[in-house]
Amino acid sequence: MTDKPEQDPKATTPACPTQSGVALFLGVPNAGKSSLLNAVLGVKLAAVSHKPNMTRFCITGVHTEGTAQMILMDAPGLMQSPQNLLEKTIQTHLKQTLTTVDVVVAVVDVATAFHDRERHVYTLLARETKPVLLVLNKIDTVKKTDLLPMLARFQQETPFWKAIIPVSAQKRQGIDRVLSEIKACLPSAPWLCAEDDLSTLPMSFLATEATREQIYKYLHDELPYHLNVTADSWETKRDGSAIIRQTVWVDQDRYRRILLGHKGQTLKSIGEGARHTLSRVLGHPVHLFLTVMVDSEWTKRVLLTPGGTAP
Ligand SMILES: Nc1nc2c(ncn2[C@@H]2O[C@H](COP(=O)(O)OP(=O)(O)OP(=O)(O)O)[C@@H](O)[C@H]2O)c(=O)[nH]1
Ligand SMILES: [Mg+2]
Repeated sequence: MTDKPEQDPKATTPACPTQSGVALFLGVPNAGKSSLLNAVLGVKLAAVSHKPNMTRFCITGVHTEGTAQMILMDAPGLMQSPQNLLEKTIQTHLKQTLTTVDVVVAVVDVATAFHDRERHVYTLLARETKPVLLVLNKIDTVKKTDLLPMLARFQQETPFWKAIIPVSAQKRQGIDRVLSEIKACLPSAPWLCAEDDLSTLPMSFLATEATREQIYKYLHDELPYHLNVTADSWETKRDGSAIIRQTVWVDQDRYRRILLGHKGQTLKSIGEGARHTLSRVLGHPVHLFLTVMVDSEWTKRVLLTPGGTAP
């Protein structure tokens, strides 16, 4: 005989008091996925550009609200026909990521929602078994009267959305609804991050994205796609400021000359823009030093390193 009470086989384990999960922002290049992440976080974490394919690797943001914590993944644009090895690798990685998340948030530019370039997104998501939300972004660019028939058409032609949410990431409209719909899909689970975490990625990597964003702003045509930025060092000074050193890699010497510009003026403007973004995000002064290196093989090194942060 023992004093140990017998276990009731019908007794259930107490439910986890918190919710936690991962939501993936998926859509064609330029739909506004990174803008949506920044709008949700209220901080400019992800790089944004009017040029497509700004985002190369998933950028994560952490949003904790009440008992729920969501890890929001801003994905690279989903491409139908990736052209080179870098794009092919990015797309393969993206499809693998899709299998691991709890919720998918399709981000669609309202102006191109029914264009052919969006079809492969809907075809891919029609097969999805996990909850899929539709964010109809950039509603500030269309008339309200045009929106209702669009919503009806979505419900009729692609009836697999758990919710359709009209949003303007730029004007921060519809953001609360995006959060509440994601929250409704999260499983009961312990949190994966601390309450005040902003991202699961190292700030040194996010800082290289701020520089890449400025490169997209200052350099034209195909040039930004021939460049990459890596983190070298990060030193915090006694006064709270940070000394950040990064390298910009180009695959040809003629691109190095364009990047530097006349008397180094282009690189200076890029550095000033990135420093400004980083000071605001970090809340303290930043001293940013950029070095330019030529390496025709930088793409291969990026592919070999998770997150593309090749040294
Ligand atoms: N008018 C308007 N423009 C927007 C809105 N959201 C994003 N944009 C613009 O759309 C362009 C693309 O935005 P991003 O957030 O970089 O788009 P993305 O989907 O992350 O693009 P990739 O990383 O290239 O796949 C930028 O010029 C943004 O300023 C919006 O709600 N309204
Ligand atoms: Mg992006």
